[in-house]
Amino acid sequence: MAQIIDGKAIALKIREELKEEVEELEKQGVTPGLAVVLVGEDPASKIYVRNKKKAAEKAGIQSFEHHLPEDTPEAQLLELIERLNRDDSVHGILVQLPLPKHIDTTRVIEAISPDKDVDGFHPYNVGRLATGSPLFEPCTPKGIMELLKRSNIEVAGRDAVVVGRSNIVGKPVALMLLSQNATVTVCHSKTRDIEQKIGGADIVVCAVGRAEFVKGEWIKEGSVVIDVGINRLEDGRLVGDVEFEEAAKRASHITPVPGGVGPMTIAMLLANTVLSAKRTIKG
Ligand code: NAP
Ligand code: LUD
Repeated sequence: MAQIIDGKAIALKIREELKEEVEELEKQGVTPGLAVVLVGEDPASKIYVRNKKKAAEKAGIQSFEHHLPEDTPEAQLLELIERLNRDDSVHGILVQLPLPKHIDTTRVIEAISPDKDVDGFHPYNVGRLATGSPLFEPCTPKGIMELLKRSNIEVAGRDAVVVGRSNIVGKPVALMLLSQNATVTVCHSKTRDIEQKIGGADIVVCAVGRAEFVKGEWIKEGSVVIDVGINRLEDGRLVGDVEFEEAAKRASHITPVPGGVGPMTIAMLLANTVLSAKRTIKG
């Protein structure tokens, strides 16, 4: 049976550590501040944003919530971002995705000052990550790397398979695994023989968004399985992209859904905000 990587517990531990760092910053007269921007009423986004705000406050980070109506014109959102860019009490700006269809997501992301881009989505930060000198690493991939590290899982020299190539998860996690010297294969909807590729992997990261897409029997004996997917079934149950029970029989380590990668995303957002606040002191 696999060891279950308890993302919830690890995230709580990190949040405790961050709380202490925030107390140190306070002594130097800096209170880290995070602006959380939500446009519209997407139910999942509302939950995530509320949890991010709560977690920030618990760590002593000041949170500024901006909940805008669904029909907010793009220009108004861009104005808000400009204002937050100039506000010295704001060290991190998070615009929760997805945005309503009438808003150009790329334009919004590019409006965020790269030195407050705690999501790491701005092309400047993507470039910094790709060239091996990251400024802000995106939260979910950073959370995945932190889970591997804190579970003492060796990455260097191992064969990693990433399923999914989104800008939020798949692509950046592939870059981060590569920078830690894994040999990385990225699979997507046009990939042939996914089963065989997964079967050869020492580390599998799955970010597809399809309930139990990866069958337990595809998993190589002794491999590490990181399940990023969040899929809500009709009966209300939350499941990942991997058949958990069957995969757990073969894997050496596996993350559950819920309680795996999700809580780490939030912890890393706080970590990036604290990092950003620190940079304003050290100049
Ligand atoms: P996304 O933007 O929808 O990307 C999904 C990726 O999966 C795409 O690259 C797509 O390939 C690929 N894919 C779709 N069908 C496939 C198939 N049959 N075989 C192989 N690949 C296939 O999703 P995302 O934003 O990365 O999110 C993925 C999942 O992770 C979602 O369930 C999301 O809710 C969850 N998520 C969780 C967290 C967290 O903190 N836990 C954070 C972010 C996302 P193409 O590129 O070819 O279309
Ligand atoms: N947009 C994210 N959109 C969606 N799961 C998240 C997420 C926490 N700009 C921006 O926060 O980083 C982002 N930045 N994302 N996501 C997904 C993605 C964004 C997803 C899940 C969770 C954040 C989370 O806490 C819990 C868990 O897996 O245990 C379950 C929560 C539940 O629904 O019950």
